[in-house]
Amino acid sequence: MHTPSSRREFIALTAAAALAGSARAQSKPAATAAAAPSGPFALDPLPYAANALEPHIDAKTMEIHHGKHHQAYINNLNTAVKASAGLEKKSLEELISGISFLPESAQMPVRNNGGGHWNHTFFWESMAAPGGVGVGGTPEDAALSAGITKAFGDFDKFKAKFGEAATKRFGSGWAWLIAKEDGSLAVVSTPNQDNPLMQGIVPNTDRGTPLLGLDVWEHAYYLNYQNRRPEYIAAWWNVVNWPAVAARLKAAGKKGK
Ligand code: MN3
Repeated sequence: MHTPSSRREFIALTAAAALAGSARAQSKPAATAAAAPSGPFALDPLPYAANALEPHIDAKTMEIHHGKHHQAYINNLNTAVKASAGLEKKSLEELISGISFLPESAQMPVRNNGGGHWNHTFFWESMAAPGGVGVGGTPEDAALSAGITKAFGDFDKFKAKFGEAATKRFGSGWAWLIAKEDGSLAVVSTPNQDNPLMQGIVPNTDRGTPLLGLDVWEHAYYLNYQNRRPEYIAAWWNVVNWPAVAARLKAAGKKGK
């Protein structure tokens, strides 16, 4: 059972996969950007090669996810902010954290596509090549380890809770580790492209500063794992960039003071 938007995404994904396969289009940028305004938001390159996360996440999934899906969120976001006076000058975080203060016609497009842009940028930076320093395994940072132990009991219990949130998210969405305003850590889940920064959209109990996020839309894993979301989640732990997570926790602590 899919929402209309995830169904569309899936059709776009399979079409894009066929295209990429036949044309060997990996080295060429996506052509889908042509009709959309070119700014104010733009797609940054992945912070690593598309095949860097193999065997856990395959290169073709990364190419389509980044070059097609993420690009489409940016194109649609650019269209939305151009259509509403004054929105072009706002930062992405201003836009998505204050959705309920935007003109009504901009709220849904910014929620879906601004959320999509923010979430995917965050997701790419949450991962790194397996075997690298601090990638996979357990976090070495003392503050992060202590926060996890305090909130969940131990690292394995945190992993189980996060995995459960990711597995049980019905349809499309995200699982998150967040730092709440009081500094405590929590696991939450959001539908579609919502995220824990979205005031007035996400329940206050699920709001906080994202430290780690996992995309459980089918487009994130279907080519390699098909319907086996739990296998994708289990493999994903091998590419989690713990130093990035620790740096976010540190930054969240400074912001709170
Ligand atoms: Mn995605």
